[in-house]
Amino acid sequence: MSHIALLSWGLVTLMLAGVIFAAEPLPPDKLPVVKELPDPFLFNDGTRVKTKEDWEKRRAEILEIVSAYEYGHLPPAPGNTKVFELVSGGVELIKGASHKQYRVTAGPEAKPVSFLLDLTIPSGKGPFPVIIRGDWGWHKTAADITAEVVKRGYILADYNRVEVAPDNKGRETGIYLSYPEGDYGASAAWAWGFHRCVDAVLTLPFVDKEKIVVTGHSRGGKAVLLAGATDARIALTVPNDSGCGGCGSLKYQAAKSEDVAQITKSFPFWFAPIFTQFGGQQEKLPLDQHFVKALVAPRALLETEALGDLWANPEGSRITYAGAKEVYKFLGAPEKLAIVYREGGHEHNFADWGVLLDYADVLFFKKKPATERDWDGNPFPNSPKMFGWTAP
Ligand code: GTR
Repeated sequence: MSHIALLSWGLVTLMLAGVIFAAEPLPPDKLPVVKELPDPFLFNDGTRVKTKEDWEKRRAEILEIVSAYEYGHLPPAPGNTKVFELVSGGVELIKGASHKQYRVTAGPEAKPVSFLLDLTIPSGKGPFPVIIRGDWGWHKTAADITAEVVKRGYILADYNRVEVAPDNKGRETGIYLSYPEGDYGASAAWAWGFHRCVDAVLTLPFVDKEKIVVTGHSRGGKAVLLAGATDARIALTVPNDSGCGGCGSLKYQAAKSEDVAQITKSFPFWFAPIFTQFGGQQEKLPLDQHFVKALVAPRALLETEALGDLWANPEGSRITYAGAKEVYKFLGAPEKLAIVYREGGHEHNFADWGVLLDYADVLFFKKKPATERDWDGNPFPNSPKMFGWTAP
């Protein structure tokens, strides 16, 4: 059997009977300068995507590029997720809703990952859509937001991603004991945790299996974007103010926004080790965040952004959104990619959740929102053009 070695966009891949195997990613000094957003439709061998079948193959290449250079490779799906009920509707924390809490375990039998999943469930029989949020480690979802979620007929599922992997450089707890090998950082570990939450909610009879939503804020939003990019069971992905390593551009830095050098200085452990080498050299990266967004397509992706959150590069998020939109158009689902801006700063507030619920109502139930929304917000009409390619 012949191996065809392909060297393009800096990633060395071996094609064997059509399957792509990853080799080592290249360091910045071995890569060309790419100032613009790279063309997602261009295969590593220089040919261009023509059909939807081609896109599936190109999608696999993009996933490998993003994994190798930015987040590392997610640990495998273990296929043995277990769900133990701890609390069953005893206390009515939110009026009219029931409360259930579970312990979820998954991974190697000797050293499984273990974390809590806390559900607030609307009254009635269901099945209900579910919104999984990973930021319990900061605080439980605020009571007014939880009440609104269940009032609108959705289950709120709180999970603490920091139980899966710590938010520091230590690799001595959580998932790192279960899967000690690997180039993955905390963002990928947290995304893996979201996938185990999906495993768990899929076992619950009152959950609508076609209507699973994931959301999170800031670093939690970065993990959510990656989780949505890597799990087709997730119907709607909603990163909030996710910034650098999330929805923000890596190659276009608006004033006061966080760049690769800054983020990898403070939080190298969120990413694959090689990503740090691109600090100050982001033009050498063979990707930008439109690649990650494109992995979600044609499933729904809603970005909620704050105009005053300059550190999170709201303008750069609009640029990578425009790039990803070409992929959504190509796949015949442009309306499944949405972006909504609000005034104000870095928080995941009641208004952001209102946008999520309205979009989910449209997506799942074709309900017209009570509030008029611009799902294709563009407060930056004069942004520089960061790419010249379009959907084939
Ligand atoms: C900041 C970090 C951002 C963002 C934020 C957060 O310090 O630089 O990338 O993730 O933390 O998580 O709130």
